[in-house]
Amino acid sequence: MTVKKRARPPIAAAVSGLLAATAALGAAELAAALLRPQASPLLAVGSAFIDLTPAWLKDFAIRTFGANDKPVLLLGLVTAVAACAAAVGVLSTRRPRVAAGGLAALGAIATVAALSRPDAVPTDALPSLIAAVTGVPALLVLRRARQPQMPRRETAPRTAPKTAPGPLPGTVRADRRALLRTGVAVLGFAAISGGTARAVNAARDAAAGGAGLTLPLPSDPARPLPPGSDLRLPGLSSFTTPNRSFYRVDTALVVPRVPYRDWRLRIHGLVDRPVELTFDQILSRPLLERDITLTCVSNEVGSPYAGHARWLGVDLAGLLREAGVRSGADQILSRSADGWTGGTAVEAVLDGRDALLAIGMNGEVLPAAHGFPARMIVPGLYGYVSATKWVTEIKLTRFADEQAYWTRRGWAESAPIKTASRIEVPKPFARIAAGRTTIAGTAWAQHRGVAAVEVRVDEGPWTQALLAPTPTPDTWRQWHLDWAATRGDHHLEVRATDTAGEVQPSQRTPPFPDGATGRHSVLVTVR
Ligand SMILES: Nc1nc2c(c(=O)[nH]1)N[C@H]1C(S)=C(S)[C@@H](COP(=O)(O)O)O[C@H]1N2
Ligand SMILES: [Mo]
Repeated sequence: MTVKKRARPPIAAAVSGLLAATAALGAAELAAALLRPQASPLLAVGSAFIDLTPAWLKDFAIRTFGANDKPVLLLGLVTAVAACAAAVGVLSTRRPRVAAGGLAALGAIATVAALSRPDAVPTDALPSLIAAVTGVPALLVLRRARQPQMPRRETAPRTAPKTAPGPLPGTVRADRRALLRTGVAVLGFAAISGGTARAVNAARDAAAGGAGLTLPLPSDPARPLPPGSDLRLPGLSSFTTPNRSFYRVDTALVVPRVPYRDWRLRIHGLVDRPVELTFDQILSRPLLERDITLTCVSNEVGSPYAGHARWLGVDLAGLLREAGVRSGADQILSRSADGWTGGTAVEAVLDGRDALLAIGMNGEVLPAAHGFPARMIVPGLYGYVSATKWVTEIKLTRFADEQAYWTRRGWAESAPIKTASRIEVPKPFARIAAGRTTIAGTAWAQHRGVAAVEVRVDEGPWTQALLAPTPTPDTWRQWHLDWAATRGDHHLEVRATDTAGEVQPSQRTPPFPDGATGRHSVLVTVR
């Protein structure tokens, strides 16, 4: 009975657990900000989770949450940590040792996650260890503050009057005040360390970015876009995708910030002369400017994971030839600052196409989210086998000897972009007025080029759409068609043909393992 009366509602205990975890994470974030932001326990666990996630779950996340998949993952993680922390807090009232052990175990999980990252250094263990070393005492201090004071416990009546259940009002007030004081102190500690961590990270990000950097003019500029390549129709995506709306696909939970002054690109492996280049050395080389449309292999038929930009960079094939690619090397295994890898066919990069080590995008310094200081761009190949962002290492090797990030997870070694087309005007389920209207969209078959786009209405005959001009076969192509819309529901379908005469197949296949196939179609209602 006595025990029961002394026990405080578990709310206070749960909140204590949350506070202890907040303090632990605040201290850990500060340590990570000062050492290496990637070593933050939350980010390390989140990143490990991304790498361990089976393909079907990742596909589901991309399909369901799209560009929000990372915030959703972080939110889920924070919720899980909060639930554990609250449970640890409740447990701490009766079983302080077990609770402390539980908190320490969470720290241990984060430590293992941090150390198992592909780009880990031994000091990455410190933020998680600091979290445990902060969280456990905070939990115990808060527990003490929840306990009734010893002298009071002795003087307090063993049974309370029915009108005032629980300990004496005086006791309660004193305990609450102590608990409040301790809670505020712990929360203050968390806020100050967390706030400092934010400030340190913000300052570092600002210093690492390319802001203030002026890129040299290209020695080989891109030809101006042919007039009319952008049809400028309402509802149709623009020919050039602005940097801020360019799709982003990568495994990085936070955008890696690589200071360009410290950046190096190492070219090694099966080469005659390994080289290491600084950013200044890249800047002093002749720069090419090229129009290249990038596409993600995860793009479903009719989906938005494709974008077009004018890239500025050095000739990647030239760099490789200077290093001297040895016979037998068939794979360019590129690695990013955060340890991601992509495997590109040597043959593709050396066959004369405009493969770039890009440092500029649409007249701007490469944005951090798109790979600053430098990334690869190879026309005609899906991004996962060609477009490594934040690239720091290029190793010439063999497909038979080493596998890249997605290839290890079952995606194809060789992944040329498949011919695709989509209807962007009218939108699915649009209600449009009867009479003359425009059907328009985008088609792509990078490096081969789009030769024809055809549209059919309600399974009728295929009709040739009008093609907008394109600067090169490495870009997508806009198309449009006049349609005399009659009242009723209609099914519009599109298919493209590349310059080799290959017609886009009708069979619908999912993106795994080398890109989706099938025709895009929309249903519209004409009134
Ligand atoms: N370092 C790194 N580079 C990467 C990836 C990644 O996860 N990490 N994803 C690749 C994939 S799958 C695609 S489709 C393109 C997307 O480039 P974007 O985000 O600039 O559009 O980047 C590629 N480069
Ligand atoms: Mo991708």
